[in-house]
Amino acid sequence: MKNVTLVAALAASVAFYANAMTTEIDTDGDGMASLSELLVSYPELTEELFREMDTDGDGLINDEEMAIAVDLGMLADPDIDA
Ligand SMILES: [Ca+2]
Ligand SMILES: [Ca+2]
Repeated sequence: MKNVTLVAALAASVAFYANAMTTEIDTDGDGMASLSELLVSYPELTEELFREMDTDGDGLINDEEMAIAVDLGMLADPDIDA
C-alpha cells in the first residue's frame, strides 16, 4: 500500500513542523511567531536573523520557516533546554 506509506510520511513531516512551533513561543496562539514572541524565548535573536528566517517576507515565522531555522542551527531546538 504505497498510499498508506505516503500518508504516514506526510503526517510525520507535519508533526515535525508542528513541534518546531511551541505554544511557549507562539504566545498569542495565531500559529505564527512574531519577532517579539521569539525574543521572549530567544533574547539574543537579532532583527537581521529574524529577516533571514522569514523566507517569504511576511514579517512572521510560520511552522516551516521555524523548522528550517532550527534545522540550520539559526535557532536552538525549542525542545532542548539550553
Ligand atoms: Ca503568534
Ligand atoms: Ca514568514
